[in-house]
Amino acid sequence: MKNLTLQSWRNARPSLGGWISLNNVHSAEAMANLGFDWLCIDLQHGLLDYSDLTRILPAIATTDTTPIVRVAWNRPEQIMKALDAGAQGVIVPMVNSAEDARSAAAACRYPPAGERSFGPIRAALSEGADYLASANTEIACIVMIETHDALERVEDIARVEGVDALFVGPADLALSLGISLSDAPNEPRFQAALGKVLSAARKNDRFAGIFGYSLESVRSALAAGFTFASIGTDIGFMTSAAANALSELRPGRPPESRERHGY
Ligand code: 3PY
Ligand code: MG
Repeated sequence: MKNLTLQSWRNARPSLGGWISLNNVHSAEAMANLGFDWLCIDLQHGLLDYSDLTRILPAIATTDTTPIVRVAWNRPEQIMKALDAGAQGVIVPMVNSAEDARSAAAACRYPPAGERSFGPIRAALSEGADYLASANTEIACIVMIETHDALERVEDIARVEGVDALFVGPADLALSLGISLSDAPNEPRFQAALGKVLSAARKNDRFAGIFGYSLESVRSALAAGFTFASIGTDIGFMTSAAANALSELRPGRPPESRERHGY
């Protein structure tokens, strides 16, 4: 197998991703056909379950977009099942210590590098005959830094063998630091936290990414040196386009809108 997104990171080419929150094969396939470098199928907060995942992964496989799964929690059985279904990487939420990171990395790697159990039911088909030989280097293990504790220990987390990338969850990170979501972009403590994650990643030869909560946040993260960022979610793109169309045609009557903080 070849993970085009990992390959581009390794060649110092930043990449843009999208977020799949809807349990709909057609919208996921449509997103993939837009040419995102990678798409994250979100089993943590998205409306999807494992059986949705097994239908969405083949739909994304009709394109060159790299399929990544955010598992619901840092559980080896969830990570292994996502990979067996053909995910080329996992995003693991709430990784708060080196021990958490070791557990996530071990679930991504076959022995002797890790503890992944063998049974790539769909992956052996979708990822090619060399799956066993290539999976350990081609599967991206991406751990989320999104709490005060994770930030304190980010150097230890970044040092863990088998971790490819650190990924900032800005909403949880802000909440955990006692910063409101709307203040975060202009709050120096929040910006310093992003800088700390970036420098821990760089120091340990890991890639740094972030869940973009606005196009501006994506631009500034990439300019600061982050390698990858998500630029929006399926539901967010749908609702903002619909809201814009409504306000164009109904001037003076703004559509109902809620603060989505990137979702
Ligand atoms: C966060 O912002 O906390 C996230 O996990 C983004 O999905
Ligand atoms: Mg989060």
